[in-house]
Amino acid sequence: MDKKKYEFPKDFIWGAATASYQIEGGWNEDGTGESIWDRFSHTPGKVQDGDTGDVACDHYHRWEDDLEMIKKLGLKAYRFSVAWPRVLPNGSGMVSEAGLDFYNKLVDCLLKLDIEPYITLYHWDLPQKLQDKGGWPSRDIVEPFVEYADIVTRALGDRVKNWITFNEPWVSAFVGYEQGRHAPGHTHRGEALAASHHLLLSHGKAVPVIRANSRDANVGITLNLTPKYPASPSIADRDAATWDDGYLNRWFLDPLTGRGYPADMVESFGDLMFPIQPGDMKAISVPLDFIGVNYYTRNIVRSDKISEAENAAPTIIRGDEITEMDWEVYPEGLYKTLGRLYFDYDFPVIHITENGAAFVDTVNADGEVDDPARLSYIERHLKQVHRAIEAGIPVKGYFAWSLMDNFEWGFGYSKRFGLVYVDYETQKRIIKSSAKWYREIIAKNAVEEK
Ligand code: IFM
Repeated sequence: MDKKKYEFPKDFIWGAATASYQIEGGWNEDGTGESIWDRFSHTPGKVQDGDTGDVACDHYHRWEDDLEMIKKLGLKAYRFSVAWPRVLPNGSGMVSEAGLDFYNKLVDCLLKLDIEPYITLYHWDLPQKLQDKGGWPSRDIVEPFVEYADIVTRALGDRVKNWITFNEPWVSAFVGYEQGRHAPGHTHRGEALAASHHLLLSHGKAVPVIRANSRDANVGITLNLTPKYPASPSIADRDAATWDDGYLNRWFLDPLTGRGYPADMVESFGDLMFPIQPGDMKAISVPLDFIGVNYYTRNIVRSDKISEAENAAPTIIRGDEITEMDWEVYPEGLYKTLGRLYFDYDFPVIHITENGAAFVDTVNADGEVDDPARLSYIERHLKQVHRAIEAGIPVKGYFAWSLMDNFEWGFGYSKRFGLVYVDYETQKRIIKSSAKWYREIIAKNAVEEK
């Protein structure tokens, strides 16, 4: 019998992604300002093992070798983020030419290597000076963000044609200001809600500025989306899943697509809601060229309002395949998410801006890293991407998270997501077997059944 071949469209964009704070290091070099992640990670007890992004993958110094490595991996596109405090050390006002120059060189080199840059403007490293003035919960943040977006896209917009305003605004708002697990480590839902509005508003106001500076550019935003499944058909579990879906997914998807904030959630947040000014919702729902989705897992939701004894017996048990992040491997959820983005929300183009998994990786006696679990994870998710494309969903690109092992936020360096292994002692990069396999997929533009 012939092996099944999952062929991708000719112009499919194969990439990998990183983020500034997670790989760059050089945190205080060449006049770079302090970010909220510098402050957070330098505060004892905030990050596992006291890890910081001070050095990370030392990409700030090793970027040329890293870009060569990207080329060798056969990637067609590379998604990375710009560190706001490197460009504007105080958050606004004085521009650091050295900071801009770093990204200028990066872009030129990528283009020389025929690799398409995808730039995220904000991947969580807010200048500390702006946090000191109130951070994302304050409406005063919107203007500096637009100023920053303007400066970066003026400098790079002639060559960079793919822009992502924000990475995972839910995480910035709720993990940073409500759950306290991320910088700046606050624990107030009201602050998180206001932050979410100002992140979205900053996005909406920046989009026309980016378009003006970068002719013919594609502009989008990246959301972390996780489908929520009720643990049982009980009303309590279904309500809980609907609430969770509102909190994580609809809270961003609805306003971005002109539906406003979901009414059930507004009611549930009650007095914690923030003021919305005339024109805000229109600005937020500016039409986009694409939506970026970061997909990792699904969640099974059980109501905690009633006791387990009273509730219906769970009918969905979490699968037993779990990554090092304790996230269930559930490729079908990606298909479901892509379908929702297109059929329910009508986004014209979808990019998977992140997908990947953390597993324990070890260097074997031959100095190699064999990571079949990661390979299998990516393979099964790519089959779901293919299935979505067959169903007519306009998925145009896939970016593996991550190009290389890096600083995994509150977990420090304990979780490895890379296609490339990083030995943090020596900064040696080792191409994992998943990366070699991914290179073949890209070359064939297809996933083949083994
Ligand atoms: O490492 C992060 C990334 O910065 C944002 N998306 C999820 C990844 C894995 O947790």
